[in-house]
Amino acid sequence: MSGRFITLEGGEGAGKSSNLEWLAEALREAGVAVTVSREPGGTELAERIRQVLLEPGAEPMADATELLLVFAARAQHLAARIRPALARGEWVLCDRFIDATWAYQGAGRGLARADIAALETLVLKGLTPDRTLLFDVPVDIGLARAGKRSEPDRIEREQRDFFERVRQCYLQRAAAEPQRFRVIDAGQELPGVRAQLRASLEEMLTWR
Ligand code: Z5A
Repeated sequence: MSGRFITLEGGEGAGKSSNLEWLAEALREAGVAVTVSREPGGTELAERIRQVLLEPGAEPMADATELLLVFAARAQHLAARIRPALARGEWVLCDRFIDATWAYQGAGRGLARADIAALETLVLKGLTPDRTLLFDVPVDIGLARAGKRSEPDRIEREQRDFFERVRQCYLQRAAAEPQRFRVIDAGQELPGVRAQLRASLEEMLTWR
């Protein structure tokens, strides 16, 4: 039996973390076995790579280093956590996955599509999320929310136009793959966001 793979994506302060556990709990109440995880991270080793990626340091990180670290963490996460959970028939709910790489390293940093595609082939080996919930929020609203919450990490220190490219890339990917994506208007207050999530949840529960 094979599980289902659901990813949550979006820009800074879009509300993914705020809704991840709520979604997991709603699935559990419906009798689904759920594994909750995040990227970069999700295993002990991948979380260490996450720290290297996100901690601001004295030495500027080369863009290629960032890309390879993101995929190194993902390779570990897939091997040690995601694939085993799917093989057990669980539903994996993951805060960010491959679309984040296209958005941040592809559109944000401007890295070559061919390089990202090659690493995607190597690491994912054809695995695609069954459903991706894109939390879409205007950049200024998202940055204001994220700014209130904590000190900016290395990537959060980027300029506004970086995050605008990230947002547009996510929206383009969603438009290109309407079967996989559901776009959540995350600029609304939490009850409005939850109502949209509830509709997506009902739809996913019909998969069983
Ligand atoms: N990254 C990458 O570059 N390439 C990759 O391939 C991958 C990741 C996988 C992960 O950092 C970073 O890694 C991320 C991309 C990069 N970069 N950055 N920067 P993270 O996981 O620590 O950060 P994040 O994913 O960007 O999470 P976030 O900024 O915390 O956003 P969020 O999880 O979507 O938002 P939140 O924490 O749920 O909410 C933020 C605040 O807004 C919080 O105070 C909430 O209470 C508030 N909030 C949430 N929803 C609402 C609504 N609806 N109304 C009002 N206030 C709200």
